[in-house]
Amino acid sequence: MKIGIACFPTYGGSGIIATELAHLLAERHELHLVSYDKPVRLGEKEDFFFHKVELLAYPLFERVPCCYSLALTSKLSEVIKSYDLDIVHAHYAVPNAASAYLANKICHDSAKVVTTLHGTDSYLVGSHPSYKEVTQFSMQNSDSLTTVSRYLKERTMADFNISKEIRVIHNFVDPHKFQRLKRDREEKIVCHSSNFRPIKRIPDIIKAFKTICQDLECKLLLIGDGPERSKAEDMAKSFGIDENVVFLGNVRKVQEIIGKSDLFLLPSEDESFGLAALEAMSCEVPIVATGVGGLKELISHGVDGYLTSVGDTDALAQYSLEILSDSNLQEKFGRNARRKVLEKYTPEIIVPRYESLYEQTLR
Ligand code: GMT
Repeated sequence: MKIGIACFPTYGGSGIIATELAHLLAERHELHLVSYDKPVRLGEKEDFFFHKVELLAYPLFERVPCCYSLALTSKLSEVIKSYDLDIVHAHYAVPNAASAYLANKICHDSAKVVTTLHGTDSYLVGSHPSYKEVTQFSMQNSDSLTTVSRYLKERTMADFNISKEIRVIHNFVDPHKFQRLKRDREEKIVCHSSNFRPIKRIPDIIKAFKTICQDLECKLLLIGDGPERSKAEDMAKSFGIDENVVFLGNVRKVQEIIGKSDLFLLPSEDESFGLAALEAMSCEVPIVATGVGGLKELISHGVDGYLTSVGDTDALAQYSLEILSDSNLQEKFGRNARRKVLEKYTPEIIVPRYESLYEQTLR
C-alpha cells in the first residue's frame, strides 16, 4: 500500500506512535510522513519519505494561526496526487483529520482517510466549542476511525454522538528498545515523563516526592518540558528538596533514563491511554498512577503497579514507598509489567491491526 501519515512532530504520544508506526509500516509499504518538522523520535533509518509543511509568514496571519491547517491540507493533497496514495492516516484529530478530509476531497476522494484519536483531540481540544463542529465532522466522515483505548472510544461516542464504528487499536512499544538497563547508582530513582501540561498534575508528583524522600534516599528525574515546569521547580525549592529533583527537559532517548528507574509516577487528571507508562512497563518499572481513563485498562492494581484517586498525594507517596522499600515487590511488579507488554502491546501484535484496517477500508 501507499500510505501517508499526518501527525505532530513534537514530544507527545500521538507523534511518537505515528513515527514508530511509519518506520514499521515502511518495512512492507511505501510510507510518506507529512508534518511541519521532522519528528523528535525519528529513527536512524531513512525508510520513509518526509514532506515538510512550509508556512508562509504573512503579517495578516500573525494573530490568526489558520495557516497551518491550510498549508497541511495543501501539502497532503500534493502528496496524495503525486504519489497516488491509497491511505491517509491522520493522528490527532485537530487539525490533522480535517486537513486529511479536505485534501482528499481536493483529490476527488482518490484515497481513504483513517483517523486515530489519541485523547485530548477528542475530550479536551476537540470538544472545545471553537473546534467541536469541525472535529465531529472529521470523525464522522473519516473512512475509518480508531481510538487508542476502550475508554476513549466510549467517551468519544458519548461526547460526539458518533454513529460509525470506532475500532480500538491500543498503543504499542518496542520491547527491545525499552528494556531494563544496568543501574549505575545505589540510590532509588523515581521517574516521570510528559509534556508538563496541567492535566499531568506535576505538582502532585513534587508533593508526593517530598514525603517519599523523607523516608528514603532517592532522586526524582523529570523528563520533558511544558507550562507547569517552572511552577514545579519553585515547589521543589520551597520544599527544600531541589537537590533531589532533577529537571532533565526534553530527552531524545528516554529509554536510557526510564530503563534505570525503580518507579514511574503518572498522576494525571485524565489519560486516554498512557504511552509513557507503557514505555516504563516495558523497562520492568512498576507504575503508581491515577485510576483514570485508559490507565485502568493498562495497569492492574496490585499486579504491575498501584492506582490512586486523582489528587490523593498521600496515597501516591505511600504506594511509592511500599514499592521502593521492598525490592522483591518492585521486581515482581516489574516482571508482571514486562510480561503484559510482551503479551499485548508489541509492534508485532498492534501494527498488523492497522494494516488489516487499511485493507478493509480500501475494500
Ligand atoms: O496529552 C499528551 O500527553 C499528548 C497526547 C498526544 O496526542 O500527543 O497524548 C495522548 O496520546 C497518547 C498516545 O496515544 C496517549 O498515550 C496519552 O494518554 C494521551 N494523553 C492524554 O489523554 C492526556
